[in-house]
Amino acid sequence: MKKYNRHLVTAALPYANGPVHIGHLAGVYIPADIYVRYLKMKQEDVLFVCGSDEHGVPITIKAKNEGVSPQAIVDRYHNLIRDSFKEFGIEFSNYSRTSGAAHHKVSSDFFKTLYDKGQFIEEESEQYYDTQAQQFLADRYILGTCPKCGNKRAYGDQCEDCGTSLSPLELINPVSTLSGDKPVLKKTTHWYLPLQKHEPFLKKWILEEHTEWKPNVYGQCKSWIDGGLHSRAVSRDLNWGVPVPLEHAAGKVLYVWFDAPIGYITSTQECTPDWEKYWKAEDSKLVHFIGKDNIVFHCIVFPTMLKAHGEYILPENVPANEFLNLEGGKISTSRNWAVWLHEYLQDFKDQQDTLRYVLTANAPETKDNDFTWADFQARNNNELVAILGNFVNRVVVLTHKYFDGKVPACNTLEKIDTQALESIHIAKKSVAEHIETYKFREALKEAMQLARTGNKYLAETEPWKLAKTDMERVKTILHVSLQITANLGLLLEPFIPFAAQKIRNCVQLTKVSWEEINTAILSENQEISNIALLFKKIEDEEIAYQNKKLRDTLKENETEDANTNIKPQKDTIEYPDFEKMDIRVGTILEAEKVPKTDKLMKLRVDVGTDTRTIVSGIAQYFKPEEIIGKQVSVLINLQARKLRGIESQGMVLMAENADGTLHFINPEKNIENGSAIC
Ligand code: B3M
Ligand code: ZN
Repeated sequence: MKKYNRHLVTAALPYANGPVHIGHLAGVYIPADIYVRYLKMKQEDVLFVCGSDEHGVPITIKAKNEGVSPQAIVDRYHNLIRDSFKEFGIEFSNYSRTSGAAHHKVSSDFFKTLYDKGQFIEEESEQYYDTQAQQFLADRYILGTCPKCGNKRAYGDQCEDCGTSLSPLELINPVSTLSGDKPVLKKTTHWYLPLQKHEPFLKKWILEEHTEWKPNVYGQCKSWIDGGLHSRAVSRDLNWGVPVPLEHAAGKVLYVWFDAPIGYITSTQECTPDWEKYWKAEDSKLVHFIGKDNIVFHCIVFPTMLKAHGEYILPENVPANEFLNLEGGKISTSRNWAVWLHEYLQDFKDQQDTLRYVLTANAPETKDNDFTWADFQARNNNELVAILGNFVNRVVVLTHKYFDGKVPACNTLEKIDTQALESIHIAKKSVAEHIETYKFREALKEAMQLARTGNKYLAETEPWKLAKTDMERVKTILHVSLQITANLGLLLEPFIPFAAQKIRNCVQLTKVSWEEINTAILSENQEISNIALLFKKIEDEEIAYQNKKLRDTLKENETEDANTNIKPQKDTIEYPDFEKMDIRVGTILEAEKVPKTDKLMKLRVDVGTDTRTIVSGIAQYFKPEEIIGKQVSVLINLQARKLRGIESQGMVLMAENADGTLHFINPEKNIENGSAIC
């Protein structure tokens, strides 16, 4: 295996157009933080960089909707996101932002280098343009039907239903999201990175040399490469972004996916003047933590950019995760279907570790997974409280009770004791192996296994009973239990750092080093402090409150969906067209369901001019007895027609709600039958 002397770990730059939620944490930031905390414990030289991705169309669209500048949007979310990460103990070496001057310079320079080396193709082509908004329609400024799956609301860059990445020209029936108009084609010049030129390199580097990448990552790369690589535009006609640093490029900016990964470089530069070592020395290990929708950019496009530049190392691994769903539904920022980190912190104060634990135990490492509040409660109460918290608490309480809060001596070890101590070595080895191969769920399971072992050991040895007869034996049992406790304070540090710190404080362990993990970490007579509560039980009411919050969101979304279901306006008509219709107020005198039909009702209606029979399709919405005596609007000069053998002489007008329900249209108070509606 290759020997590395330093590590550079990156976590995907979140778009600064909304707060961060549990999907972000589970997919990217918690695994990355576990990995980095472990490396730090191994005393490795490691930098962990991230920052806000502040360009791109979702940000300009949001700014336009709110009537503020894109800068105002990114300023708002950059701070909120940075603070949420901090609160959850995600310890970046630096958290940068791409709208800053430093990043503009780094990404412009990167573009210039590639341009000067002739790595781009400059090409004029026809692209969609909105004549009303006077703007080219890149990415999310254009909507249409997905050619792959038929989703009617696919974007110009991607279909969110089937995940296919698209270009605007592939959309069927495209419309501008700015004006709703059908766009026209207009000529424009852009710069393209010819991925196909780098195909031999990508094939060898990924498909031959990185067969160890996770199957989901390797598989996606393979299907991109097998499907044939093409040129990708690295610029856009937009006014928000890093301007293309060329004289003949007014009004053009770098495509957000060109500048964003360069943000990792900017962020590293802000960490240390020594940044080049991390990016350019062959003995540096670069690892990108991302979500599965970012695979192509991190495994194919960005490495191609780095290679084309010539000075940079390539990622050694890209351990992308699948997606986390919430209570069976896809997490969505726009539909507010999420657990937002800043809200979680208000509802579950000082319980960051619980969420870190649940999201790791249930991480979407190999397939999409579901977060449910019931599982969250169960894992907290049955695992963190009942196993880990309970074990540590019992050990500390018993030590104070019998030994004045000092580590007792270790007398003769019996088989059960050596086995318990041996499990410390087993845990150390297997947690390390799993973290090093990016299997964080398994790693956590192995670490927790040590707490389970501790619990079982106490249950089997029953020191509280032996205390009456054999205090020398009790000493050994608590000595062993305290060694396990102290090691938990180290083994759990990557996963639940707040609780691990509390455990270490309790056993007065100051060194946070992986090498320290061993069976004689505490020495005899060492003081043990009292322990603060590690985990709080989560009550049913707290879970009911969270579930209600989600149900309310669901209702709001349903109402909104119904409201947006409004049919578009029909073609314009002239006044004489309208005037032809004779609409009057009438009163329903009789009503009965038409036999053998679901929908039809036979009515007798007094319309002022006469009383007539009308057959109306309202039987699913009203009972006959409810509507007798009601005033309604009737189109009386509609040609009579037979329905189920009954002649219908006119039509009762109804308002049809977006959800399909029917409602009468009547004057706000009773007026004379036959009054004209005009
Ligand atoms: N902002 C996409 C995302 O948040 C994008 C990642 C950039 S990483 C260089 O999913
Ligand atoms: Zn699709």
